[in-house]
Amino acid sequence: MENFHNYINGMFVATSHQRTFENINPADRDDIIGTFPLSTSEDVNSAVKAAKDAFITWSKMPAPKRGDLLRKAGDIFTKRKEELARIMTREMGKPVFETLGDIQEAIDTAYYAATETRRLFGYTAPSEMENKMNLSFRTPIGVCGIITAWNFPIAVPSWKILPALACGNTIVFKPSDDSPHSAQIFAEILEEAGIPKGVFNVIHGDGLAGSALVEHPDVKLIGFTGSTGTGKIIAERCGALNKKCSLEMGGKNAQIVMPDANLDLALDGVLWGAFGTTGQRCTATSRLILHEDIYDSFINALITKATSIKLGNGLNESTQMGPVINSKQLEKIKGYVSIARNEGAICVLGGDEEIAGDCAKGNFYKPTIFIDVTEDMTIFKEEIFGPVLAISKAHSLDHAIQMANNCEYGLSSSIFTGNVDAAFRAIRDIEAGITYINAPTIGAEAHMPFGGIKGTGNGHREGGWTAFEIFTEWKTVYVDYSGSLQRAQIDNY
Ligand code: UN1
Repeated sequence: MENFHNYINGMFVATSHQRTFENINPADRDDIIGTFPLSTSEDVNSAVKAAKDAFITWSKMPAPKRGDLLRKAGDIFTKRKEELARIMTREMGKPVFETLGDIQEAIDTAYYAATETRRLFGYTAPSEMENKMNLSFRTPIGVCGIITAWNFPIAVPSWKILPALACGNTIVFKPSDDSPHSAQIFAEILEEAGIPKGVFNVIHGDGLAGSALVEHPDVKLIGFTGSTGTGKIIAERCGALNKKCSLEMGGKNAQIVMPDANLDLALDGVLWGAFGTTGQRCTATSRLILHEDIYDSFINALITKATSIKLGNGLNESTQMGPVINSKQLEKIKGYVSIARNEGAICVLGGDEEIAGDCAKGNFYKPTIFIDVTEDMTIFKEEIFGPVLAISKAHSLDHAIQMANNCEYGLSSSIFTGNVDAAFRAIRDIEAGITYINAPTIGAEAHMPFGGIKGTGNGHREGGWTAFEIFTEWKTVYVDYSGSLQRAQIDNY
């Protein structure tokens, strides 16, 4: 079994203490991938110091030169795609066809960020005075602390890290302790691409390391993806410490299906949205809102199709749905299923863990469907992060949209309809950062804004051009070439 280390100042370095955690394959609990350090605030201090020192030269490098290195990183991600996908699947469970897609999001982001280094546009505006020029342009922020979840171990860190680097920031990355090996490869790839030492650092560990990063006075920004509970604590601390912070948190995403939809397509949509990645996406379809005219027939067709989803180790080619991430999460799902039963929802599929055959040694939970879910029920409201779908009945489009909006989160949403008026009303009225028409709630593309409203976010958007808003400050410059003192608002009026 390998012992892995933190990556600080261009080196994989052992910590001064012996405390470690094990990285366990969720499909086979006997398979221990390795041990990783449970970093202390001392480890965080060394990483932040390295990043602070590296900022001096990295931030001054011409942005297009930084872009050249990011383009190289994209090439290396491409070269190592197959190998890395298997490493990711082994540590976090989703099937290889999904981890390949996860890496592709990083490749797309690398090339997009590289190109953006030749734009990073600012603005000019006319001055209100003669012989004076007004400009504004972007500047980097400094050391950014990046804390992410395990479900997209390469894509989601890349959405933050690569644009942040493009803008001239340096990074201390605290990956989830459920996917540390992927972060290790991330470091190897950036190193091979030629990112100078200290510019990118990785600190492994649990909440203690994350909290040390948030608290460190030289960390100027926190970029976080994870639970709403942790995100709120980070936001409070960043507020108190006057740090910029961008948060991507939970979701309880609804797919609406109207009777005029292509129902086969809607069926494929909900199967992928609800059970892809074992339901462990912040964008997962965890609520299905069916119009009453198709309620019974759609549910019957869905049960038939969902029954045949093949569970197993994601490294096997035939596997369609992998395990849930760890035993704690398995217990959480069991807890929600039992609450749902007690509250009167009817379980028509699954509702139990899978322990047969290949699944015996892993954290497997069957695709689970509850029907007759009402708006007061816990599974209608709370994010489960597992393969559990809650189905509710609507009597009209307005009723369906009102149910979709009756939710503390606002990340993704979807409607299947053949009616153009209904589609546009949904686009206007659904309260979410993302709305899909005739497509499931998952499947964001790297070059479009990604994020949500209400309990999901704090007003920022990753992805696309909006990521560069997070990782830059604005510098406004006034150049007065009149040769005399021109007092704004006084001398010109
Ligand atoms: C996440 O679950 O944190 O749109 C991100 C999607 C993926 C990204 C999910 N491209 O589902």
